Amino acid sequence: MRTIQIIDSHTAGEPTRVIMSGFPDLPGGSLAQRRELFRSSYDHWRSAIACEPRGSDTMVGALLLEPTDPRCCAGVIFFNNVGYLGMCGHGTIGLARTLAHVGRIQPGEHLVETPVGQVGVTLHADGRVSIGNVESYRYRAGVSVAVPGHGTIRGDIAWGGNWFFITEQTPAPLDISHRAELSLYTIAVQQALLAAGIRGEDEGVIDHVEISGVAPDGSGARNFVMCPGGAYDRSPCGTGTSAKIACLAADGELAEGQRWVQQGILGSVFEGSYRNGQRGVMPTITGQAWITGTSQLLIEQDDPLAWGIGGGNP
Ligand code: PYC
Repeated sequence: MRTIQIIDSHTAGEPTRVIMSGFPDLPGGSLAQRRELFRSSYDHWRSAIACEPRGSDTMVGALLLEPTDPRCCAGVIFFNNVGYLGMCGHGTIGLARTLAHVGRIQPGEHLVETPVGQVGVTLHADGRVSIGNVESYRYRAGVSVAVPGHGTIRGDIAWGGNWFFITEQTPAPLDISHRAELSLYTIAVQQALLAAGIRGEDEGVIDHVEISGVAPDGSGARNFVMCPGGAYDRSPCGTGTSAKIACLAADGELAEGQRWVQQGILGSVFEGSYRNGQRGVMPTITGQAWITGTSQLLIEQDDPLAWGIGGGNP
């Protein structure tokens, strides 16, 4: 029997499962190197934790690790039902809330190491968390892709810690009641980008598709973000909001320091702003997470689904 200690939270509706202990040792090296070791040797642990029957398509796991830089309070590798994320905005907010819950951080400024760089984390006294994300930038503007059943879709390709295709074209209002239609559409866009060989810089796979628009009641900017693995983000997506802010800045539509309020598909909100970066923008994204459970996952040796539905085997 294997035992894994976890703390679950949700950030604006999107779950984060922090792995506190019980995971095999991932020795030394940068977070990017340790993510490769995780991927090559322990991928069945990812599916055991994130996939059904213990997890779900929406679950984002956060493996807590010792940082290589002693100035950082933690290292983290984010993963989900199909693979690994570069950065994760809602997950970093959930991680900060979790570290505060167990008394490992206090209100104030902290640094967290991820496979794509260090991010700043400010834990506010009222429980909100601001993340100083990695530099975000628009890579290509106005890219067209032919999407079967939907015609030509135009959008921007931007980096916010993950690769995004951001379009304003939507088949339905950005309302949760249209989630099925919005999901089918954004998955079709994801597949069309892949099939057309349209990628981010350095051949980066564009695994997030973001519809950017307004809330049906006119209350502000709202998005719908499809993540890799077929589940839409219940939160406004921290890396997606960063990528959007980079595009707004590139278009001269958002000034340095100006506040951007981003609703997700549930109407829950992240606030963002940016400082100018070398290439793009340095976004700050603020949101709040709540603890939903502390528990142990058990993996029984004779369980035929020990390593998760759709997962690999040791
Ligand atoms: O908040 O950056 C984010 C995120 C990525 C995937 C799910 N959430």
